[in-house]
Amino acid sequence: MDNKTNINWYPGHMTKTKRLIKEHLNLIDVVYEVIDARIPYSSKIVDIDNYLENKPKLLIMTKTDLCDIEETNKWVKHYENMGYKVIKVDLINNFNIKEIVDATKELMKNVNANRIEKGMKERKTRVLVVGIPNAGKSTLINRLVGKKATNVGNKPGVTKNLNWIRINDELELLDSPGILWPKFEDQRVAYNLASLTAIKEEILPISEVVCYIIKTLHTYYPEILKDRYGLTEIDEDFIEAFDTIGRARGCLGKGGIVDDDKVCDIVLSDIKNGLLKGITFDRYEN
Ligand SMILES: Nc1nc2c(ncn2[C@@H]2O[C@H](COP(=O)(O)OP(=O)(O)O)[C@@H](O)[C@H]2O)c(=O)[nH]1
Ligand SMILES: [Mg+2]
Repeated sequence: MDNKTNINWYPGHMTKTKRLIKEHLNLIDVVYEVIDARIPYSSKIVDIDNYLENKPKLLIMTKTDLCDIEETNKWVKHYENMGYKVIKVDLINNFNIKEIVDATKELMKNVNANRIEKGMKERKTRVLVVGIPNAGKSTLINRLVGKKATNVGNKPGVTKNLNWIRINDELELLDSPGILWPKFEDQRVAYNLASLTAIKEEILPISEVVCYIIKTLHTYYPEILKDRYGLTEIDEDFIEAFDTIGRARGCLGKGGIVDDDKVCDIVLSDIKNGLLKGITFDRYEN
């Protein structure tokens, strides 16, 4: 694999979000930066602090139900050592809103202490959610809002009205998240993103992504490869590997020949549907 690439996905969204952040930073007290627990490095926007200046942040790791918690925890520790407050969540089966609300309050303590000292009232915390596509931003917002969503209405922003939603007496959330893409020069990051989150077919060939997934599973999670696809060895050109998976999963075309496109679809949809559990593709070394 080359180790350099210059892919820039969704530049339109990027520009929009950067503008949103730049123009409305003064309205935002706290940022929830959402990353995927299976790729704690690849799904994090490296230069995000260039946009967010010194806003207090929570680093929210989603999809902990799908990750290899032992490997992911090494990254948690790494980010905590950098000064991040990290919150691990499973947004689908087991969501604990209190942990996020409490951590947000903690971040706002200073701001409000200063205000009270000056004779002002405590301020409601206004939160912006940011992250790459498919990190779980919308799901997080829905979970935070819950059933009793009340729109607190439009408040004028610089270029448009911004919609804030009430979470509780102390917390308001911007209703649309900021979508950002990491600018990844690292080929491994590109493959990790393509493997576990969104992919634009024209950017990385699907079959190469699937080969990467098989190779990564073989290296770190051989038991998953064996249990799910009946695969124990992988050959250099992946012909045997595709054949084995195709036969195990019934991806046969005309004349009983394995259909490689179907194999790719099966592997990618297994991941997309959360059927491959206990996997973390970013490795924390040293
Ligand atoms: N298993 C699992 N799936 C999640 C979790 N959070 C989000 N998802 C799924 O990930 C996909 C992308 O989530 P979404 O909120 O649309 O991401 P967004 O693009 O950042 O808004 C959806 O299929 C969600 O159901 C989680 O904690 N666990
Ligand atoms: Mg969304």
